[in-house]
Amino acid sequence: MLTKIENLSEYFLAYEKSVANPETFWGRVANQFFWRKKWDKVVDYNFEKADVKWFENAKLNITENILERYLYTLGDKPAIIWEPNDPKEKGITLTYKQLFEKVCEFSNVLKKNGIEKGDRVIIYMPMIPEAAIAMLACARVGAVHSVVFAGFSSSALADRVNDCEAKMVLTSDGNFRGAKSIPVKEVVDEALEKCTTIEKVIVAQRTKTEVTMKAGRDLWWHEETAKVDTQHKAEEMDSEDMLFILYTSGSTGKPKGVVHTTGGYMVYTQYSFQNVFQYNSDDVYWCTADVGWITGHSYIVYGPLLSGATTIMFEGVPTYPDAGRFWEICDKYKVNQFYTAPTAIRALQAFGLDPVTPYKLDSLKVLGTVGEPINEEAWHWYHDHIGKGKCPIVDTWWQTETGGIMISPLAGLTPTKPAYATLPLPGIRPIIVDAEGKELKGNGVQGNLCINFPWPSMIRTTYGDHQRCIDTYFSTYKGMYFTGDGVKRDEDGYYRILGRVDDVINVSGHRMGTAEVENAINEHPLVVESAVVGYPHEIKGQGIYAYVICDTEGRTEASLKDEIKATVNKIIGPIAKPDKIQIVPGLPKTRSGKIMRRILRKVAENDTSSLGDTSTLLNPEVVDEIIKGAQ
Ligand code: 7RM
Repeated sequence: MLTKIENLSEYFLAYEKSVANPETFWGRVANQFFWRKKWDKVVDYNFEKADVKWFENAKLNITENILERYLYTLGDKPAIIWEPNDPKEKGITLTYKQLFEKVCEFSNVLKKNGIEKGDRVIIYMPMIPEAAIAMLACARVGAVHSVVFAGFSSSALADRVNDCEAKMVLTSDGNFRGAKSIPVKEVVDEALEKCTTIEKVIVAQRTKTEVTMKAGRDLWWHEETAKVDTQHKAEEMDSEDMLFILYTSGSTGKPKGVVHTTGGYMVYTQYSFQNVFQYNSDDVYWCTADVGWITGHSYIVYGPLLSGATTIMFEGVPTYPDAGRFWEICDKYKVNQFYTAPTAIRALQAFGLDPVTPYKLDSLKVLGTVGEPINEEAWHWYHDHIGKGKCPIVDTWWQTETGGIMISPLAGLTPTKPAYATLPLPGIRPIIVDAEGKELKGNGVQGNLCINFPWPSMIRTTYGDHQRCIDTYFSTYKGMYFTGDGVKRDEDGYYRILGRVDDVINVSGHRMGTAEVENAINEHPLVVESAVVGYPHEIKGQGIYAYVICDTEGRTEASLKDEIKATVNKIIGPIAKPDKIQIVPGLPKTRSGKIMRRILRKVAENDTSSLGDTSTLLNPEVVDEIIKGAQ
């Protein structure tokens, strides 16, 4: 492909061009796609108003750039290879032609059931091919999909349905995950008791478990698809029409609906996919993420399929039936590019080499990581034992809001350094600022990471509340997008991401707002107040430590803690359950009533030697008690 970078000097050249003349650069990349009408202007932006437009007035449908585009050249090539949870069950391969038919068929189902351009559709599904088909069918009819990770609780699901006023939910009867079977439809039913906008629920059969089907509302996927044909003409979309909403956690309590639009997202996910992974046309690519997260959107579904790649979709977990499952799948499908999270690497590393040695892993060419900083030990283990010392590791830094990979080596081209995301992709202009917003120029500096020029797949708004988008991302530092991450640029100009500088924690690669977890804990009737911080956790990266003031009312501490965990499980889901809960008599507060999290973080880290000045606290005496009771 024209815009595939083939060597390091080409990268530097492309980078220079992208900065010197972004319109020419991105116009050229975008020219490789199929547009029903080309743009009037490549980019227009005003960061103060969080107003960003790419490929203005261009018309397209993103699915035509996957389905129509590859039908004649790659029709019989596998587009999606689906590997089930149970290795004894047979997988499914969908060729580009079959995917085309299935997407068209389901597009017709959506239309028949009242979905129009612009309507929001919630996808609450396990990792089954129908989830990808659902996303593409929404995009094809012009509906806005919002995938909600199927591990979220009914109340978290209801919040998202209500926030975007969705008209339809696409789901499944159940979900197989490891040794467990999860009653997905039941969760939907419970959620919808709190929702009024949903007209139809379409249920894909997966576990064949019994579910209640509400007459007039609930329909079976297989029955609906049997009633329609497999021809569908894609809706014409504007480049800036909404493609999807994806909810993500921030430093306030309520998750934000990050909005991505059509043209720019398409161009950037494809461009970054082929360049970062150095994808070649016969490669088999596997990203182990869930489609409920941005990584699944951009690098299981859109990026690879827009590139005509074969993408693997895995339903299960890394340790079922044993800790060799990932490697077994790599050998089975001769995977060439493998992309996972540091937390998975650390979890598997803990099992030692016995689960790895039975497998050859000789098809692997590129290894990737995403979601959190990777520690050097895990980096080396991955490099030596999975990549056998011959596969470059792409440590890819990006966010739900950035839509695509921002800072990363290009596999095999950029020399790597353990734990470094290395260099920005063409078109990406990172800048480092201090707390006052002053740019820290040159190498050997550390500060807050901002981006000071738009890129095609950047966030356009937070659904239903544009001011929140301005406040969160464009107000901290004037004229720049603020990432919320701390970063260091070393003597070679390489970037190393240091983690969040706000009240967001990263647990097993999952983003979580401490305020969000606190709100959930506070739902327990006996809880008076709580404060949540992250602490270093060997496998998860960060663990959740909750300090809770509560009335025990005759209960034992142990049973109260269990109840609190159950409450969080119910309000958000199992991923937000605190690892440690400490019942405390009070929380350290400043005179203006703010919780001093710095102290709580130190205690959680078990580093009480340098608590700093506590004399300005309203209640300094509480600190000793907290230290004494630390978990
Ligand atoms: C893709 C994704 C975003 C946050 C981000 C960082 C952290 C992601 C890396 C990383 C260090 C990396 N989207 N993060 N990738 N930190 N090195 N390679 O994860 O919206 O869910 O999270 O994740 O803190 O701000 S996300």
